[in-house]
Amino acid sequence: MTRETRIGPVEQGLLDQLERGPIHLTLIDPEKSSPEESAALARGAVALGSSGIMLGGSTGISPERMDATARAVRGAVRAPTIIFPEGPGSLSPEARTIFFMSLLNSRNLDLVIRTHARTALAIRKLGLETVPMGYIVIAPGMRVGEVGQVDAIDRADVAGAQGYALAAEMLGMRWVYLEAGSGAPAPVPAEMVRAVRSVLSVPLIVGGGIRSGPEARRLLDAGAEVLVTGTIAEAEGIGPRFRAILAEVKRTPGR
Ligand code: 1GP
Repeated sequence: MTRETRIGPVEQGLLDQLERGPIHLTLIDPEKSSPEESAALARGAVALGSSGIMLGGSTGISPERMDATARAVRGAVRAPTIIFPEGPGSLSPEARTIFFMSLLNSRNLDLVIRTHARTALAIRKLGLETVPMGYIVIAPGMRVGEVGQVDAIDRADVAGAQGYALAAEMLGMRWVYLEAGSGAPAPVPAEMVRAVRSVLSVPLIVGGGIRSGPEARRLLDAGAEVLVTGTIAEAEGIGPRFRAILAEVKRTPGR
């Protein structure tokens, strides 16, 4: 075993893209769309410039469904497929890559580290590329805030968000995700994104409640480097609002 940090090919590919500017990732819930529908969504999203497909949700996903969806999506697009896990049932070698993420502001230690300890050897055996991420839920948090038993960070508590994000980076996590919750009425406040960006060196992912081009613009201007959207494409398909979000991401220059 060598001591170098092992950044895998998918993570390196995303980092290379970030050199050129912010990117977008499309979240697909395998329980909400069939494998065929997921593949079609992925094809449309990637054709518009989305850089990868995250597979996950906050309710029980069976390994069979995850396998079938990951296989269908990988058959449809060349962009990476990354598991966005909600528990051990999310593991599938078909996806090839997983955000190995700790829900940092959960009261449930299972979601902070225990499940990771229980599944790490299995993940290694499956050969999944692990992308280490600190996952931080900002109010309202929506379903992930509930099932994740989260002490959600108040939307005005900028220093609280900065503290968690910087602690994640100091712990060696290479990505930090500020999550308002899927379907949140508003995204993470731009002022919070700006403040977190100002103390962070690693890439900052922002998701939850992003539904329009202007919302995307505000977050990108505040320094978000990766925008994640799920609901908009699941509800409307690859429609005008999804296109508007992608257009804002694509026209933003690198830092
Ligand atoms: C949820 O941040 C993601 O984990 C996406 O949220 O479904 O609101 O786009 P939306």
